[in-house]
Amino acid sequence: MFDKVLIANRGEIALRIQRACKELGIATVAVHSTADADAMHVRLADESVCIGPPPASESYLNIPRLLAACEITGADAIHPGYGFLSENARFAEILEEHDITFIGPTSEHIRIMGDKIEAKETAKRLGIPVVPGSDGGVPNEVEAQRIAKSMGFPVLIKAAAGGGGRGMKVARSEEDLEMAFRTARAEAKAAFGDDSVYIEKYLTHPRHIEIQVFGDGKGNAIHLGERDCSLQRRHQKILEEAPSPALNAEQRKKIGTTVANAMKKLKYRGAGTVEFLYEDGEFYFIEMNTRLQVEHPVTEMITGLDLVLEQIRIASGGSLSVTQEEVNFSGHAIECRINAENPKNFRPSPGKITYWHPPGGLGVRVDSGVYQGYRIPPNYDSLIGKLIVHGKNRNECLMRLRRCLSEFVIDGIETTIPLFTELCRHPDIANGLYDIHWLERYLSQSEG
Ligand code: MV4
Repeated sequence: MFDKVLIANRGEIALRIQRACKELGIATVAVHSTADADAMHVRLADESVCIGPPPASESYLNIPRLLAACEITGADAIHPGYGFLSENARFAEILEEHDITFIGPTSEHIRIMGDKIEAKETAKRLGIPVVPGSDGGVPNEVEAQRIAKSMGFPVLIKAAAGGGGRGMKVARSEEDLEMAFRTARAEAKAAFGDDSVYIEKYLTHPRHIEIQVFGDGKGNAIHLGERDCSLQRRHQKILEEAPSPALNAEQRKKIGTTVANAMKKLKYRGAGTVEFLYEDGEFYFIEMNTRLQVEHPVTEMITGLDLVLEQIRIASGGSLSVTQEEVNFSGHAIECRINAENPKNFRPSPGKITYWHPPGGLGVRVDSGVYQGYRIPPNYDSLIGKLIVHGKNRNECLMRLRRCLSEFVIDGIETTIPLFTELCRHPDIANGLYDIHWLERYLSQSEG
């Protein structure tokens, strides 16, 4: 096991990782920018190192500075959290070269999944169902027309270097395709410096369902069921739940087993999330994330497993703490992302938290990196905490969530709490009847 872990992140996830380290008796090193000198992750760490000014490129994304912090403190491993360097294959590779353990997959697996064309080919080869579409990249408009006609419109053009919704264009008909193809290419080139694109059949009303997996890097892998993350705005998840209201135990077992078997063949190491679109009873692979995700707590709540502890065990050469047969799913969990934003127009609302009263009680978890009196800096994303609620079934979970939201008081800044209060009272949400377009439609209707 490691003696000391450096956490290359900030906010709630830095604290979440520290907690797992502390329970394992591992010393923690926080790194921070000058904007985060007063942050909770710095206060609660055993040691901290200031690594630069507020811009992430000069602090949380700066590899030489992180290596220096590792050197100074003698940390054996780095946990990257999510975002920042968590899916940077070059960073994982540099750590491999410096004999510092990257708490995550191999740089090779990160690289494969970072290229969406290669990720899809890999998934297909491993027996995971994928969205019908081009075999690999599409070199020109003529090819694009040919493929689109053979599978039928509408189609979606996606950037190979994309992911998370950037560089996507829908073509509803033959006439649309030329324009869609050109703009997708140009946007991909501008955003990623890579104009490779591929084509898929456009699914019009899917849910976003993702499977949590863990591998030990030696050919053993398990799945921890799914999360339904269909409630999104501009490709930002807002509320996530496990299990998905759309699946039964048999469907869960089938897709989970398929994904776990694929991860065994890949000899995948650490935590991963395999993302699917789910429409009319079928699963279609879209991407794989090779990191711990923001919404991992809903999986923890229904399985009782500590996902960060599993990551650390595996990274230190240990095995998974459970077999697939030992994984039990119990009850229902919902996570609400509390953002420092106006709940109507989503404009960031940084500033001082003058009052902070989180909810409590049975089945309630608040993961946050803020405290009363803390000033939220304007430099980073607006997630200030997550409210995660568990109940023995979905209905109990929703009742508890409504109670928690009424108890939560945050003064001094605007937050997305009022949006969640509305959402968890909406009949479509109460009935689990929503797809990836539901939230944007709801927000555009409630405008003005
Ligand atoms: C799709 C799709 C429909 N059909 N692919 C958006 C982000 C990226 N991860 C994949 N995305 C989509 N891919 C096909 N073939 C619709 C989306 C999509 C979406 C997916 C998940 C959650 C929210 C979304 C919102 C808009 C579009």
